[in-house]
Amino acid sequence: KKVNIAILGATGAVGQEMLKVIGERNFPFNELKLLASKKSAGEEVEFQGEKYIIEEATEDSFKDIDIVLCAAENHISEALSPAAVKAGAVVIDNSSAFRLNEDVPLIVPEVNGEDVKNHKGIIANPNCSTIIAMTALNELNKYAKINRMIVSTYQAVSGAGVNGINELNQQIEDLSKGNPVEAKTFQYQIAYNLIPQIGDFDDEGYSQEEMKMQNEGRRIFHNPDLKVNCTCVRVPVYRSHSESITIETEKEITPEKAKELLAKSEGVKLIDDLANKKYPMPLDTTDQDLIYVGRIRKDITNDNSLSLWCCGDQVRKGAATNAVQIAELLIK
Ligand code: 2RA
Repeated sequence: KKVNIAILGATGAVGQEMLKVIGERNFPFNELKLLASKKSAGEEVEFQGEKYIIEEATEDSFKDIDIVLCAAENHISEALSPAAVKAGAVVIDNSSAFRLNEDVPLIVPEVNGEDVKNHKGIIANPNCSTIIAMTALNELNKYAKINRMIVSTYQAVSGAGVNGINELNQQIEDLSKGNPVEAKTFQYQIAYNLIPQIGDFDDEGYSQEEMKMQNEGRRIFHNPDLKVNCTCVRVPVYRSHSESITIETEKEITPEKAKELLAKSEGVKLIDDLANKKYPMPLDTTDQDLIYVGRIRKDITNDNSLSLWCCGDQVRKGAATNAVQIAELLIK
């Protein structure tokens, strides 16, 4: 059945990708509304041969809207999502505003799509690095419950939106010309550098981004005891996040068994052929929706432990595509 959809935050990197994915997946819509800040109101967007005018997002923007794809920042989602629900819409929210709210399902369709039915008006899209990890680990977790995860992430600058991408470009250009480098979006120069901080630190020295992997992973896997030790690093890569993951499981998963499970995992592409130097790399996963998984090997330091490497496009499967997949579940 065709529905009326609105994209809230239509001019940002994720909002623009949501529109692109809606087109690519032929999502069935009657009316499409593009909502953004006052300064973007009036801009024209061409989509599927039609011209759409961006409107300023207000509490009154959601009349007759069935689904809102929210790609706005937390404070905008907190201000407008309840109004959208009151107007009768279901909000699929990519911000972190409602992700840990028990009344808000937190969904990776391949992993816990059945939780969509519990929604009370808002459904949360998990953090990009969480989506990438949980999609990769889904079938392994079903075969042998994951009790503990050690994760290091290598996160693309697109995680900070258009500003992140532009800043990397600008710094590379400035450095090539011997000009002074400005760091506005990230704490420091990101070109040719690594920054081990995404978000503020808590009293234990873990960043907000790092605790998302534990807090969201526990909800998505329905495992409140899941132990996660995560280190999140910003790297000078454009679009895809990469993750080094070691899991400790209830029973042994051999690398051979893991490869068999991953080869049939929904949303996953197994790339593991060391003899031919084949493994996932962020340039290969950009602009598509599969999570590439490789470097699968026994953790030689611990029983019932396995290490792997995965990459995924954080704007697409990490945000836009995951949200559109949730919308597809809603209209099934
Ligand atoms: C980041 N995951 O990479 C966060 C938000 N997209 O910055």
